[in-house]
Amino acid sequence: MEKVFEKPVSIDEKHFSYCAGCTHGIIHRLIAESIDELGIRERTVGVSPVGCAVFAYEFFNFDCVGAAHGRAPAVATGIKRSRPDCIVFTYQGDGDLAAIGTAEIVHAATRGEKITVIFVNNAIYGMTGGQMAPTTLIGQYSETTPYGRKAELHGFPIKVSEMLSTLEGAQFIQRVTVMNPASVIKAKQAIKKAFKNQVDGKGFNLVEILSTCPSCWGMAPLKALDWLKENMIPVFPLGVYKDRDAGEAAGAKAEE
Ligand SMILES: Cc1ncc(C[n+]2csc(CCOP(=O)(O)OP(=O)(O)O)c2C)c(N)n1
Ligand code: SF4
Repeated sequence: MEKVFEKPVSIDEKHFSYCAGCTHGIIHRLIAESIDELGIRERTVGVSPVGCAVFAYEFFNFDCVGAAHGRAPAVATGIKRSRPDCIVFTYQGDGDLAAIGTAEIVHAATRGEKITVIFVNNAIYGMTGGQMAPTTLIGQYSETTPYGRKAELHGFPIKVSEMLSTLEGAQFIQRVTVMNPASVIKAKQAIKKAFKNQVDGKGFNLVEILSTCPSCWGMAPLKALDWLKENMIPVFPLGVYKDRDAGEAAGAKAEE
């Protein structure tokens, strides 16, 4: 019988520890498929974050290194510079990348480090129980914004892809989502490109993935997907924010 669907070799046998309906699992699969298809599993090193994906090293079937909160880009820089033959990526949430690790990601991007960054933006701190993140939307409820985020009190959401695409060192930056099958296919293309660029010696590559956190948003998984579409995408438009190969300027190809 012909096999038409199977588990990527780059995913381990262990069960994910994510909540029901959480989109971290879909993203793990897309990373694993990309690594399998590019034939780079034996030389891939993932840098696991602090956040709900802290056990990512348990789920991927290739080498992984843990990093302190927000410091994954610095750890990845060290690995890539000392072992340029390795394909190195970080996996980071919005609390990890855009709060405690803001300086790390900005400087890795501006240095043009030849790494790949998978940035999971679910607009909240998931692992610690739902506190406001830098990406929390204006008006959004969180444990630390019980009356909704207010710009005058908490500032505005940080738009990471837009911000980093202004840096000359950045090679490729795209924002995608995984809210339905069509968007999952697009997300896969972006993730694979971000790895392929590194194989071709190009960096810095970042894919921002708009994701759900049904548990901390207090929503059923399907409702969370609708909420993402209706509320997150208008604030964080999908699209290619930088592709040095295509000569696109920052934001030039942001989609509707
Ligand atoms: C130095 C340090 N400060 C704070 C924490 C607590 N902490 C753990 S996870 C986390 C936020 C994670 O949120 P995010 O990066 O958005 O990932 P998610 O859990 O939503 O996937 C925080 C503040 C920590 N582990 N280490
Ligand atoms: S708390 Fe949120 S981000 Fe973390 S596993 Fe659960 S649904 Fe996913």
